[in-house]
Amino acid sequence: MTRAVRPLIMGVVNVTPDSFSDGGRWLDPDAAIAHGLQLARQGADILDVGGESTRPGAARPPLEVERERVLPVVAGLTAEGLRVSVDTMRAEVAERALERGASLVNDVSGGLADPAMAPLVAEAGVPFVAMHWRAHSDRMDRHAVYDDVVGEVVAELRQRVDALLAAGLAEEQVIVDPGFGFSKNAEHNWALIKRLDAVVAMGHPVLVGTSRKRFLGRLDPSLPPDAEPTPPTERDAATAATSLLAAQHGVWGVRVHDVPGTRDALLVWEQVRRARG
Ligand code: PMM
Repeated sequence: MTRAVRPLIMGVVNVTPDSFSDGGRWLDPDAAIAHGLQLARQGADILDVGGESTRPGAARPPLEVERERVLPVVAGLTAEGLRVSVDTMRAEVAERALERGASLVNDVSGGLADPAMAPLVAEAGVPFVAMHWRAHSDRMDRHAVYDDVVGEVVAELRQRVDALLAAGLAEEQVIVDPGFGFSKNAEHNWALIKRLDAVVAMGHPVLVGTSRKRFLGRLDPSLPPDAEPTPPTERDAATAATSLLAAQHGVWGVRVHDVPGTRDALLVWEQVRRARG
């Protein structure tokens, strides 16, 4: 996969009742499609449609429910000529979404949750986001234990990539993602932001999803550690700042809820980069 001048912007279209920052807002398919169209107008390069909340503690929806949430929205957006990725851990949902024109599969479990995922994506030949993941959301916080978070995330991602290649995916199909907030506390997330170069050095395109995550809700070091975090919708400026840092590290894409803020941050980066030649 060729690397863009600036990172691609993946706009989040969550068709869920319970996502942490926008749960319930786009549950109606028409509202979700309208939201996706708006994100595209604002500059999103890809729309990431998901029907399962992965916030810590979330229970999984049944397969039929996920399918019903996701498929009409994928179909509605691809019918408008937009590039759509499907955010799912289920091969069946991915397969149906690809039939409806999705052109990328974003699996937060990197193929671990469903053994049918890797063979499906190998056969389809589409780009596949393999995120660093240790457990489903109802248990993931228990797995937030590391001696060296950067080294372990990179090593576990490498193992995952090797397993995907062994299952038949081509090298150039695989995009890696360190999985901010998934089995990671704030300290782990900050360590990963600082050392994104170690993830980029894996040699695969890198996707970064920090948008509105909890660690961006407690930025002021003068506040006591038990201070209430800022609400998720007030974390977009901090998200844009992390998008800029990710761009400096040479990532392939950033996954965000608020497209205009990140777009401006990336355009600033592009101007400076051009000026430097
Ligand atoms: N985060 C969420 C959902 N999907 N996919 C990738 N590749 N990376 C992420 O960090 C990621 C993801 C959770 O955030 P949301 O509930 O706001 O969508």
